[in-house]
Order: sequence, then C-alpha cells, then structure tokens
Amino acid sequence: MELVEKILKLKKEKRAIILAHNYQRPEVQDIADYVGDSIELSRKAMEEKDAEIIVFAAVDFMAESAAILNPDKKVLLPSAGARCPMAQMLTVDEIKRWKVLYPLVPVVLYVNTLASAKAYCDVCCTSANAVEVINALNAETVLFGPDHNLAEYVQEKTGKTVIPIPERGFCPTHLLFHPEEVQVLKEKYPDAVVMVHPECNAEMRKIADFIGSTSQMCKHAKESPAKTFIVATEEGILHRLRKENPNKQFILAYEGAICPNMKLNTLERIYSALKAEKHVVTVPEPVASKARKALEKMFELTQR
Ligand code: 5XR
Ligand code: SF4
Repeated sequence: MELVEKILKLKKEKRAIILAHNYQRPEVQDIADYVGDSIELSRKAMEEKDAEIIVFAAVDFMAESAAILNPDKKVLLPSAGARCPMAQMLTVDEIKRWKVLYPLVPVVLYVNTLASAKAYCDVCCTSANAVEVINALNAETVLFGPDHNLAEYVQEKTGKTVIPIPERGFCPTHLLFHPEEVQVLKEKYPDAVVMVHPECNAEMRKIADFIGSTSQMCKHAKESPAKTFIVATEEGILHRLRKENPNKQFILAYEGAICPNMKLNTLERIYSALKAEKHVVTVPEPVASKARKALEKMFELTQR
C-alpha cells in the first residue's frame, strides 16, 4: 500500500483529522483535511466534534494552541522537533521584566508564542487580526511581542505606541526577504502585485502592494483581478496559492525563504506519529486555562 493510502486508512480507523499550516510541504497539504493559518486550523478542530485525534502539521506553538482550545482531543505534532524559533525569543521572565517597567500597560502577544508566555498576557492576536485587536483595546500604549516587525507595522496602522518585547524578536525566515530581489522581479513582471507578510522588515513593507497574513494573502490572491503575484512569505504557501488559482502566476520574492521547522513534518513522520499516537502536545493547567483566556479574549475583540 502507498504511504498516502496507509495514512488515510489509519486516519479513518482512529477518527483523526490532519490539519496543515500554509507552510507545510505540498504532499502534506494535499493529504490534509484543512490547510490554513494556526487559528483557522484550531477553529476547524473545534468544529470537528467527532474527531478524537488531531494531527497538527505545523510547529510547537500552533499545536499548543490547538490543545488549549480542544482539551478533549489528543493533539499530535508529527515531528517533535518542529519548534518556532521566534516563539522561543520571548520567555516568561522577559515578560515579567517588562511588566515591572510598564505596570499599567496591557500585554498583547502574537500567537507565535509558547503557552507559558500566553499565560502572562492580556490578549493574543494573529498577524491577520493584530491591528483589529490593538484598536479594540482601551489603551494608547501596549507591550507587544515577540515579533518587532509586526509590532512596528501595528504601530504604523493604529497610531498607538507599540513597545516590542523583546526589543528585536524576529522570524528567521521572513528576515531573508529584501527589496533588491523584488526590484529585479518587478522589472521582469511589471504588472505583478507584491504581497508581503508583516513579519518582513520595514523596507519590504514599504514596497508592498498588499500586506497581510497567510490567510489574508490567499484571500487577496483570489479576489484581486491581477494575474501575477510576487509573494514574500514562506515558500510553502505557493502550493496552496497555485492550487486555488490555477490561472494565476505566483513567484517567491526570495528563493531561499524556507522555514526548516515547518518542513520537518514529512509524510513518513505523519504516518508514524499517527500509528504510535506519539508526540502528544499537552499544556498543563493552570497555564492552559490562563492562555485560553487570552485566546478567547482575542476572539471576543475580533467578534469571530
Ligand atoms: O509565520 C507564521 O508562523 C505564519 C503566520 C501566518 O500568517 O499564518 O504568521 N501565523 C500567524 O498568523 C498565526 C496564525 O494563526
Ligand atoms: Fe516561526 Fe517564522 Fe517558521 Fe513561522 S515561519 S514558524 S514565525 S520561524
């Protein structure tokens, strides 16, 4: 039997669903029940009442959020080593240090954080709703982490004072994008729309025609009349964009933009994780309940 068939058979037997982030390998996206950003996927898991196991093909913090929001399901991370380096950049001690400096200022954390950090914030946000969340807060100054580029972007969009914690948290993959490659691509494809993820640097955001999260890019690509897009986010998204828009052309803004942690999830590892029900992601109480409150507050503020 082919590996894909084996996975699908096992999935049925175990009442499992496979969720894949937009940055997963093409073959992983193709066997998934849903492909999306982490919060979209966690919400899908909440809707799947009959599922007992969630195979979350992504990185640690995403599986943790799914476990927090789906406490009665078993959440498996196909590759135990798939960890987001940006999430590691903000520790609980660091948050506490900033809270001492700014005791009255709310702490807003990007979902790209570990559950232990989320437990120490007032509200979470994604790159899709960060502006909306901060606008909804009754505060002119916020502490925001861990991505300093997203913090800067949100400050520009909201006009509020957004203090990055730590000072220079970043995504190593989005750091790779610079305007030089985009300029050359634009000369070749003058009508192309440049889509940039807010984790990219300010120079990249300056030359963007559209700034948004992976889910927002997918939506924009569908709705825009443009035929060609230069894309500045992890290369895995191109598979989904091409699949959903077969008549449009998508070009990666920098060829090496790969998140090695996202790519750790192979079909082989999905099969073996599902078979042995291994790499179970759990978040102990009371961390889980505190982090859940911060995620629920995000849902409340964004009315979704
Ligand atoms: O950089 C990421 O890990 C991906 C992403 C996205 O746009 O999908 O930035 N994740 C955040 O938006 C959190 C998703 O829900
Ligand atoms: Fe983390 Fe960046 Fe990879 Fe997203 S793309 S999981 S932020 S390292």
